[in-house]
This record gives sequence, C-alpha cells and structure tokens, in this order.
Amino acid sequence: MLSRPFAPSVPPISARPDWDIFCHVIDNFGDIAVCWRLARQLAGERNVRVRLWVDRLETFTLLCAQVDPTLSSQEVQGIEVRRWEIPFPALEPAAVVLETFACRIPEPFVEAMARQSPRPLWINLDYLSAEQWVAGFHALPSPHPRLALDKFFFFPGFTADTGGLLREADLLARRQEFAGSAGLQADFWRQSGLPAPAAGTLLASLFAYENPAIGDLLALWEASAVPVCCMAPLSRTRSAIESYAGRSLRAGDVLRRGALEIRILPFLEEGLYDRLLWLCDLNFVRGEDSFVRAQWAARPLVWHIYPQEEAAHVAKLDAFLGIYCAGLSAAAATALCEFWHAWNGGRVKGGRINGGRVEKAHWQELAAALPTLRKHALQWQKELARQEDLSSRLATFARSKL
Ligand code: TRH
Repeated sequence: MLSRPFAPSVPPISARPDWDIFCHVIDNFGDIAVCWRLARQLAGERNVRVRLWVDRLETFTLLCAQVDPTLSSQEVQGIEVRRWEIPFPALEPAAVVLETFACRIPEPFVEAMARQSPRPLWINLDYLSAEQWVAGFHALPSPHPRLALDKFFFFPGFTADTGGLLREADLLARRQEFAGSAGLQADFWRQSGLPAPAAGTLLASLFAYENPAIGDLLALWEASAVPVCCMAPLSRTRSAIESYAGRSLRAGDVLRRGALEIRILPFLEEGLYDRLLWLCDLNFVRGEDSFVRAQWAARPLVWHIYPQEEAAHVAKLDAFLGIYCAGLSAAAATALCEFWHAWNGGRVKGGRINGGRVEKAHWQELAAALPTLRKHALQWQKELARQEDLSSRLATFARSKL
C-alpha cells in the first residue's frame, strides 16, 4: 500500500491509536528496524492501531521505500507514521506508550500522559542482551521523579523470563519453504541479477561496521582451498572492501581474486536480506536486528557487536557466546569464540608463520567447524522458536497492566 499523505500542514486528528511507539534513529538502522518490525507485527498480527513516531525519516526510507521523508504524517502498511519533530503537537497519548532504547519521549507528551485517566501504560523497550542481570530487571517499574507515572523496563532476551525476540508468526514457515524450494532460491538469484555460485562454493554474507579484520578475511578467502563467494550489501564494510580491491566499488560490481569472488549488492529490502541470510553458509551480521535475523536463518553466524565505551560490549558478546556455545563440542566452541573475538578485535589471522611462531588460524579453524556449527545453528533456532516472541510478550504484558 503506498503512503497516503494526510494534510501535511495540519497534523491529522487521527482516532486515538492503541499504541504510540517512539523511535530515535541514532546512527544506523537497528533502532528503526526493530520499531518498524514490531509496529507491523502489532498491527498485522494483533490488530493493534499503532502510531509510530520517528525523528529521522530519511533513514527509515532506506529500510522501507514506501516512507516519504518529506511528510510529517503518513500511513504506511496500515501504520500511522509521524515525524517526531519539535515543537511536539498537543494530542492525546495512546493507551500504551512504548519508548524504545531510552529515547526520552517529549516532555509535553509525558505531561499529557500524567493528566490522563486512566494513565497510559508506559514501557521502555531496551536493547537486546544475553547478560545474566537482564532477567532480574525485566518488566520492573520505575516511578517518574515528579509525575504520577511508572515506566516499565522491557528487556528483550533469549529466555522465558525476559521479553523474548522479535519473530513474525510466519517467519520460520517462510524460511522452511525457501530452504526446500530450488525455484524460490532461483528467484532470489534472478531478482539479484546474479548467477547462483557453483556447487561446492562457500557462500558468505558480509554485514559489519568498519573493521580492519575485513581485509584479513578477504585475503584468507582469496587463498582458500575452496571457492568462496562473498555477498556484500553496500554498508559500512565498503571502504575496507575497496581497500582490498584497490578501487572504488558500487552495487553490481563483482571482483574475482584467487578462490574469492566478491559480489557487491545494493542495500537489500528486508525480505531479500532475510532470503540472503537463509541462503548463505555463513552470515556476518552486526548490531541487533540482523543479529537476530541471522539466528532465525539457522545458519552459522559471526556477530560484529555495536562497539561501546570502555569495551562494555565485550561482556555482551561473551554473555551471548556463553549461552550459544552450551552443547557445542569444545573444538567448535573454541573456534567460534576465538573467531568472534578476533573479528570484534579487528584482526583475523590465518595460521601464518610469523617470526618463527605459527599464528592462530582463526579462519581455518572456523571453516573446519562449519558443518558442526550448521547443525548447531538449526538446533538453536528450534529451541528459540519454542518460546513466545517479543510482540506476544509485550501484548500480554500490556493486557496485564491495562
Ligand atoms: O544498523 P545496525 O548497526 O543498528 C544498530 C544496532 O541496532 C545497535 O543495537 C544500535 O545500538 C545501533 O544501531 C544504534 O544493525 P542492525 O541492528 O542489524 O540493523 C540493521 C538493519 O538493516 C537490520 O534490520 C537488517 C537490515 N538490512 C537490510 O534491510 N538490508 C540489508 O541489505 C542489510 C545489510 C541489512
């Protein structure tokens, strides 16, 4: 459904929605990606009327081409999308107000919430973490310092005592169908304008932040004993790939060197990106949403975690590895952990002899573990899929409070 502009000059007096969701786009896609996915699930699967407030529509439109960044109000796929601008319009808050990633919703709106009777339910959806402390803080209220309002903290997570993970109701069935259909896979290659790689090629998707280890990895793939096809959507990996290539690159370019073929893709619309993750033998992902999508893809993954001050992200990385590697063989767990740390540390080694010492063979050990990791990734996905998804837990939580 194309976006239908309300009268852009006058904010629409739309019927009071059931949920207000606020999204502050920080510096990448994950915030709006999570909010947009959640908004569509609430609307599409729970028949909830959602009003989504986004401050930077320009980023949103990169994820969803139907969003017109020039409009302050529009309807996209049944969701009322509003530009979050200052001064913030005076309007009646919804029964549930979802602040995401502690984005600090406008003060006038909070005042309006405090004047309502009954008060809206105010929830803060936090970032995903596998750290132990999350369950103890999940769904706890925090009183507003001045107003008669409580804000509840809702933490996504990997266990039943947290907020769970975003997962559309039909996601796993769609993946299963794709995995079993040569026709659907052929459609993916046709749609991307590329031939399927030859049998026996290791197919890897590459999505990361700037990372010196990208150059290491490409050189190791070039010298690989088996052919490697790297599918790289245009993102913050571009400069490292161009340094390796020795030239500028754009979507559609293909670079072949030794055993490696790099295919530069455009930034894919999300359904196509999901299918890329389902197709690949190994997915390099980052942040939060692609990290979760790669787990639903049930394929081995490497996570470039969002870098944080004082390396706070390392604890998050280790917390996830701790739960993910449970049940893995020691060799596969070591190969995975050592590669993830090398990748997040910016240096991936290939077992060269350096000053009379043999370096770690991060890539070779990970490659040798891939068959085990592939079985494990499917088992992990099945275990996660037995749990209720995040939107269901949010909706249940809201019902319990309203
Ligand atoms: O873009 P990100 O780095 O977002 C980050 C994280 O969310 C992080 O937790 C947050 O603190 C920071 O933003 C502010 O990574 P993420 O979360 O994977 O979001 C990227 C989205 O882009 C995800 O939904 C997948 C999608 N995507 C596509 O739609 N097409 C593509 O081609 C690619 C590569 C990604």
